[in-house]
Amino acid sequence: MKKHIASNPSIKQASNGRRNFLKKSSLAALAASLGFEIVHAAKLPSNYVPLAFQDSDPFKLFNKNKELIVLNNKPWNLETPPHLLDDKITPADKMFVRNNGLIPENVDVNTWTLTVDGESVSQTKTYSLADLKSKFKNYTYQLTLECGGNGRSEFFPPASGNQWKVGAVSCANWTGIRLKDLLQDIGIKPDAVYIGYHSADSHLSNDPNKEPISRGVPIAKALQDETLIAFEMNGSPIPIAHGFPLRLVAGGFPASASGKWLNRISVRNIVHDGAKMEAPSYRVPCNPVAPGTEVSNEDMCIIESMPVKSLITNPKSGAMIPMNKKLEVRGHAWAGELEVKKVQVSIDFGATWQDCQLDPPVNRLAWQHFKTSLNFPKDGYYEVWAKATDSNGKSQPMLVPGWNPKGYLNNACHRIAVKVG
Ligand SMILES: Nc1nc2c(c(=O)[nH]1)N[C@H]1C(S)=C(S)[C@@H](COP(=O)(O)O)O[C@H]1N2
Ligand SMILES: [Mo]
Repeated sequence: MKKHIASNPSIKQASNGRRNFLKKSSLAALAASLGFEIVHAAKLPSNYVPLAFQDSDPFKLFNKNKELIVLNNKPWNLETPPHLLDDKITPADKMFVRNNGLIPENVDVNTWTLTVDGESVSQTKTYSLADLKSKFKNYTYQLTLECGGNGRSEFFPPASGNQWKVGAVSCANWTGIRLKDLLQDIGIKPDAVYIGYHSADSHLSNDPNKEPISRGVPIAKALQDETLIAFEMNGSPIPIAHGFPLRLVAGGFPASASGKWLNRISVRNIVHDGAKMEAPSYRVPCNPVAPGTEVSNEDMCIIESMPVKSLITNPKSGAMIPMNKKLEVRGHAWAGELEVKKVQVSIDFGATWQDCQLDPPVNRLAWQHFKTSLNFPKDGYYEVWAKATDSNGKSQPMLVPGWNPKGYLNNACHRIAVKVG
């Protein structure tokens, strides 16, 4: 039996001290989250792991598109190549995965609760999932979630951490209740400055006293209409890799603020001090520094709104374009808490730019779609560069932006190669 268990990294992790993973009920839940049912689950010999779960294939485990790139399997981190992000709304199978710890097992929607506590609540209160769904009005928004470290691989000197290229971004349709409605139900004190999330994933060390990540947002962000406690993604229960059964979604901020597997929110009278809130995590130098500079923790500031950025999702880099044929270029652009006002493309390494058609956002904090068609003067090698400008007039840097020790916020122009002729 051990041998079978060991062949699956995630199951091996689970077996370190939590042998109840093999309970039939959890297998049934895992199977359901993968999108199929074990028809004769009740007849499984005890301690038998079905063949499907002896596999450590991330695509089988998470129902992902095979073209996603596995950066890491403990914890699981999967990046999406840009051409797979062509959909206006990111489908689950093409959504990047970023975990800091181990995905919870044995998720039972019937016993799952959300507790709201902290120095700045008038009372501590616990809600069942059913309470949350029925007691408060439901809202749906398309929300852009980009990892703060997206683009890290381009920084020099290199920064440690997942070497994301450009694909740690998504924009799905999230349905849930407004965090502000929940906070109103509980009552918050005037000294509330921050909220912090707590979740059911476990620390890589399996130490139950350590949380892999517990971040949060300033109270003003928590009270925005679009800050949701979500239970559905794209009209279905949230997939397990993305936070089933409950997730905080705070679009426009680094996606690390959007806690998956949410089971507690603390309303704080100080800046939340949970795991990975402390410097230098998810912080950049308060003032720009030269590449390679050592920056002390006091001089690092928490990342809030993400910078303006765009992604070319069609064509795929490396495309061959017949001469005399127009190239249809399209993609998405987003600007953290701001709106994108303009997207331009260049085929001459940024010497000249052509305006694209740009759609308004479906709602605040949703990415915007752009398109244009390009003519090439003669056959040969070209690069298409895309540059977005936000509502404050700030544009993306053509190559890498200001270096920072942890390699966050690389919003350089996305560049693809095409061959014409
Ligand atoms: N509980 C919990 N929430 C989490 C994380 C995590 O490891 N645990 N990772 C965060 C980070 S760093 C990112 S970028 C996003 C990734 O969301 P996704 O995996 O749904 O794409 O989830 C955030 N929420
Ligand atoms: Mo992240």
